[in-house]
Amino acid sequence: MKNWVTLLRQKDKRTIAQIITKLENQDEDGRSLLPEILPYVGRAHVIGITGPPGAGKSTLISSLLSYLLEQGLTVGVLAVDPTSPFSGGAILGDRVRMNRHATDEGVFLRSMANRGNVGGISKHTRNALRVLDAAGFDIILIETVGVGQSELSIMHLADTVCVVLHPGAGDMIQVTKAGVMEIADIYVVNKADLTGATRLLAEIEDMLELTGGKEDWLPPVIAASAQHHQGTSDIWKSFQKHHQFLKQTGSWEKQRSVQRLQEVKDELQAIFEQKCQALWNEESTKQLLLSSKGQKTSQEIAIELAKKIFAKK
Ligand SMILES: Nc1nc2c(ncn2[C@@H]2O[C@H](COP(=O)(O)OP(=O)(O)OP(=O)(O)O)[C@@H](O)[C@H]2O)c(=O)[nH]1
Ligand SMILES: [Mg+2]
Repeated sequence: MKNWVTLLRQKDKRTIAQIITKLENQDEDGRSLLPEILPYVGRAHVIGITGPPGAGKSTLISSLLSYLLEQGLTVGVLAVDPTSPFSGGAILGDRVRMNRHATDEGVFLRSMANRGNVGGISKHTRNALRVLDAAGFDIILIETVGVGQSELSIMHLADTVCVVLHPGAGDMIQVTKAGVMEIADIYVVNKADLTGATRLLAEIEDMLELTGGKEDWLPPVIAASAQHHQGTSDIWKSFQKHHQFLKQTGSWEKQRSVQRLQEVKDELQAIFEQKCQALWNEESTKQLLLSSKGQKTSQEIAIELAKKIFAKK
């Protein structure tokens, strides 16, 4: 039998890809593998790269990859795309753009579809992250598109959240509205080669002066031009600084236990939703609804149905 964990620990790319797929499929193999890899999970620095569409997240990741590889570090990358309305699969663009690294030693890239998961981060993303962590990658970069509340869930996954913005009308408004400001540990103003970047930088700094940042951490604002590999080393330094901050203040452990709790909550919600749907499909539920003929309030009917769920073994 194939020794999955040994091969995983050797960063065998085929094995990594296969294990991620097995966990996604949730078949018997997948379920038995997860406990085996868990003892190796917890070492990697997980960095979320988020921001509006077209801000340059993939370009930045590509630039960071070159830089980190030069430093002798190993990097896993997950690109979490919004579900494509056409195919339901992951948009391939990112994979193509970052592909020149795909064959490099010490790098693993994977595009994942979010599969319409409400709440942003799916169970599959969490598990894929664990696989990369267990494989021993030093750094894991996750790209998500920061639009709307759902993508705020990157904070339930990453140790460090980097919000990438670019000069363009309405960006600040869009981002503030979506609440992205509350999750940022580091700001990158990308496309610093374009006009408007200086203004955006000043706007963010003004805003930070007002809000004072996150607890004891004041998020740095870094100008970059990812396409021209400018600002990459400053960004990396700020990631390292944040990592140090988390470790020194005990926030590393604290954040991770909050993330664990969130995961349990998500799982619990999924169980209830499943049970609710199953009950909804039952003939007896339809009968109950039809027979009540307006004599009961909707809440009374809902409570009656909830009691049925709890009564079931
Ligand atoms: N002028 C300029 N253009 C850039 C820079 N970085 C990226 N771009 C361009 O901006 C466009 C979007 O870049 P991506 O890296 O795909 O942006 P993204 O944030 O990953 O986009 P999505 O994944 O679609 O949300 C591309 O055409 C890039 O070439 C930069 O520093 N300066
Ligand atoms: Mg992208």
